[in-house]
Amino acid sequence: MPTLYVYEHCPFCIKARMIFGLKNIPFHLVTLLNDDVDTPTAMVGRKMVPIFERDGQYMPESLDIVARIDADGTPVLTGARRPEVAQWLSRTGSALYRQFLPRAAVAPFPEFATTSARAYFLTNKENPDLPFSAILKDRKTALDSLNPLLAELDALIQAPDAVNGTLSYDDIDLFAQLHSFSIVRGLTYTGKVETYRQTLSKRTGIPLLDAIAI
Ligand SMILES: N[C@@H](CCC(=O)N[C@@H](CS)C(=O)NCC(=O)O)C(=O)O
Repeated sequence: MPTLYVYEHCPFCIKARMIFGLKNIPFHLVTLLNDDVDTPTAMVGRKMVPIFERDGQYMPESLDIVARIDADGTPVLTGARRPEVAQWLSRTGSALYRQFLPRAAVAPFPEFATTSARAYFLTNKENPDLPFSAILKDRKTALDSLNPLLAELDALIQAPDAVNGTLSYDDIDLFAQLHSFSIVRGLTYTGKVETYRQTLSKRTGIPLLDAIAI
């Protein structure tokens, strides 16, 4: 069976995982420890996930993995992209990941199962000028910066199971980002956004992070 090596918090890994769920393709999901440099380096020459392995061949890069799996049999990502979706994703990214990283750093993800694995993440991702603890204390900024972006997204969603009406790479990018949003507790998801993220979670078999949201 093919294997996908991931970190559970990693949005690029969510993208790669999605295509297996959308196409009902069985695979092993292996979570690497965040400070395990040797395993990914032996596979693809650098410390980076996701990595897809089949028959002893290793492949990095989330969207290359998605394309490879979608090309097996009948493709499912047949719809066109819309620039408005890419624009929303890009406008949202910095506010989202400012809130996401401090929460991921304290969440019970298996890639942080050891003290040194969690410490590695903190060392590499925390900005000393804006400590994670300060961001976590300021829930008002989290909600005020993210809720208006979620409200805007509502108008872009054209069907409950596909942002553009037919599944496309925009759904890969959008669900991965909404998966990251779901680690922030207390956000408001308007009707179409809520239905979309729940539908995609079910279709891909990837749980949202609401249950561990911080
Ligand atoms: N372009 C790559 C980016 C993957 C990526 O940035 N992965 C992050 C985790 S979210 C990573 O492995 N970074 C190295 C690290 O965390 O040490 C892709 O799309 O797969």
